[in-house]
Amino acid sequence: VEASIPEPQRAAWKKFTPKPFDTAEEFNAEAVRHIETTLARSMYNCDEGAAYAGTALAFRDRLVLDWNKTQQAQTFKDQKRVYYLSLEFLMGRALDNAMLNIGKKDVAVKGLSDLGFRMEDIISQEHDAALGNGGLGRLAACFLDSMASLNYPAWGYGLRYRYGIFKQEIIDGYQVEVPDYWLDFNPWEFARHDITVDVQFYGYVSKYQDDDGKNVSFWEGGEIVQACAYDVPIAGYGTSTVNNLRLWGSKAASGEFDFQKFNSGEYESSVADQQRAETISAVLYPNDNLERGKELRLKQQYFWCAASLFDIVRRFKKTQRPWKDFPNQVAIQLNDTHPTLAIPELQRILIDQEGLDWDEAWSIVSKTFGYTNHTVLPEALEKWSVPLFQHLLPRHLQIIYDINLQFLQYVERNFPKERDILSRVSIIEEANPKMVRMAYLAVIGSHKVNGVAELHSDLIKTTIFKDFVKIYGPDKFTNVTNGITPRRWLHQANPRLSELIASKLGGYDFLKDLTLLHKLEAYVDDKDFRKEFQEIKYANKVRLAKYIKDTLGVSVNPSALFDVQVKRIHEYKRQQLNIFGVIHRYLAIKAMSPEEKKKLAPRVSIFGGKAAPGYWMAKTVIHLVNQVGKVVNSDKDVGDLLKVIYLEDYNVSKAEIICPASDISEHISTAGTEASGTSNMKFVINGGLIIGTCDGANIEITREIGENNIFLFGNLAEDVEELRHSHMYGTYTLDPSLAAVFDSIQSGTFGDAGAFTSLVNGIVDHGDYYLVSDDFASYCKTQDLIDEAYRNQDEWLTKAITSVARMGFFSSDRCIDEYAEMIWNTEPLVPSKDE
Ligand code: BZD
Repeated sequence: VEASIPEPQRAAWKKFTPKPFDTAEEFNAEAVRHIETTLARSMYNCDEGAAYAGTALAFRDRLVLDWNKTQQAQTFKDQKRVYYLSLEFLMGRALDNAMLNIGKKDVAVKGLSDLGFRMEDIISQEHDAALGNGGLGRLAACFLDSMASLNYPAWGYGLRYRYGIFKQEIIDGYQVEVPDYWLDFNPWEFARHDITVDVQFYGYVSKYQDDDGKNVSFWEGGEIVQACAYDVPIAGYGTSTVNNLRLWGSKAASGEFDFQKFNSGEYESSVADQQRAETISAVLYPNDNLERGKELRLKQQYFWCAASLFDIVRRFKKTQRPWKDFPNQVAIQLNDTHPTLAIPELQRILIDQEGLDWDEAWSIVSKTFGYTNHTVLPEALEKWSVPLFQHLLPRHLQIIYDINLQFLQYVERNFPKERDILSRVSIIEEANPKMVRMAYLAVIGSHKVNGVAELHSDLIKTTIFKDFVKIYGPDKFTNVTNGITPRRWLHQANPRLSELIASKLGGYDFLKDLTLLHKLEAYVDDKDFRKEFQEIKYANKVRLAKYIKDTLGVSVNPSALFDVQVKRIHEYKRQQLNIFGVIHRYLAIKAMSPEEKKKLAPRVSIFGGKAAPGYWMAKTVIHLVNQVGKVVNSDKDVGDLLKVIYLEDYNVSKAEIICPASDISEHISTAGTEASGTSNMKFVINGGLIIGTCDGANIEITREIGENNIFLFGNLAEDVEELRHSHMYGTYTLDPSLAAVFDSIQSGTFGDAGAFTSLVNGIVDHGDYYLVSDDFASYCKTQDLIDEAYRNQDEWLTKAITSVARMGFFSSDRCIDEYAEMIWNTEPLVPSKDE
């Protein structure tokens, strides 16, 4: 690397490269320098915000030095790189993670305390980076952490939204959305004003013949928007690798204003153009598992794909390799169908701009991409209307038609006798208007397609992609069961538990190889270990109880069973089943004698999660939970036996407090609907048990930890279709205890009954699509089993410890190694000592 730099420069550079801090005193020198000079604030004006900034900037300096080295080494080594394209990265806070991965947190703790600050308060000054909706976005964030920790040369590409997922306020029991402007002070991003890409929209396609008489298409006219790169360093744990997350911001092309307009007095409209350009990256769409076909969303997708592909191709071209090497140098992973436009975009670059012929280009394209599917829900499968496509991306539509033609001809040759298969697998759905099926395009343009848990990966092969399995054979389809990073979700969220584990395992190696947790099983009968494990859980519950008291003013008993369901609110996730179960419990308590009450374990039912702003039914569920809480929490007959809590604005940093504090968490989706779920893993690894359906990763969690250590209930995926049918056409009778719950709602026990009519009717009259009534009895029975199990604290503890010990499989490090081996065909690039 160094040989290419002239000797005098090398010497000067080495001499002047900043020395990172090592001691508390050196840390303080750096933090104070940043507060004084970078922030221009004096000591008299140093509040927690300034102390946070000083700390972040001091660590950032260390981070950047390794970042530069890593990027340089990756460029010189020039081995295959991975590009993870995700429209969402739900990162949460960065400081604690940076301190862990870089090291030297202890030094900063001491330094800050010398300045009169507590580390915990400083960490909580940071705004969450909330550029995602839920599981899909958080998975991308865990993967970045793992790719860096395992030294894979990998970049993330995303959008730099000015507004992330909205902040949720609960006002009078209703969700209210507040914009999340998070960029006031963000020390973790570097605007690369020199790295820009012009992205074209609209216009038309011209055809002409080039000098060799070849037909060439050319996309002309329309408008140009400029993409500007913002880079975020992603540090690995226990290594000096620091990868890059590149987020694109949009602005008007060619300067701030249209000077023609400006000079001719159209000042306002020239500013309006600028604002229109900036709108593209302004806001994250707040729907999870729902696609609504809005033009701005398609614009976001193309803007981001075009900028990322341009950047990737530019980097490849610098190596001066022949095009056929492209798939050996570049692996692009599509996080769901959101980046599917990258497929026709690469084909367009290769044929329209680089002059390759179709087959040569397509062979490169289809070896480059991998596609991860995250859902089988029909309303979440992306489709774009052909007229919209034609208007916004006319050349891409042509290319998609050509891809489709080639594909259908291939299918026809191979399945000449099947009459309907062509219309079933066509990328273009023959509807009015015609629609582009993005998932089909993603399958056709990728060399591997994976689901995110075993059941889900099986289901996509038998449902939405059934025909494609027949066409391509089963090997194109594979499974990579999701995982989570143990750095954030164990060590950071639960430092005491991590420390206890380290004390038994002889160090923190388990944070790099989570399978080492299995050694904990040797301590399952160890008295001191058990006691400490239990104390840690209790302390985490006390912390959450305090948070509940501080934010909601409700006192909860930390010795009660904490029953938690936190995730996006969605009918398929069935928070309604949970709250109906709570009401059932409430009614039961009201009917109990004092003796019976004495036997019951006190419970705190904790809910949290955002509803998409336009999702009426989800908002109704939030309202019902809050109304039930209002009634139950003030009912003297109930007292401590039941409390119902709705935690406002559930996000990553709150999950870090909540996950370690649960006794039971709920993962109760209708079987076959939750692709994987990842919070289930976060709860179990923190010593909580789970109640769940046979769905998503619950099944594999059960296989790993043992079925004695999980509370499973409900119908199986294979029976769902028939049950739905029985609701529509059969003679179906409502479970009597659910009927009693509905009676109490409809008699106004929880306020205006009319507010909940649609919720109840969906089940009673409209087919109960998510099978709440079919699973209700089994759910309640299992909750009773949980009460009973919780009474035996000793056995409960054994289950919790055993489960933690058996969770090694669910590290996102394991996922990344699987992707690297099965899909990307890449190797790590381990930094050498002097690099
Ligand atoms: O992806 C989720 C699934 O629902 C989970 O089961 C799974 O564990 C995770 C990670 O694989 N999907 C999402 O979170 N999806 C979205 O957020 C989303 C966002 C926009 C449009 C469509 C879906």
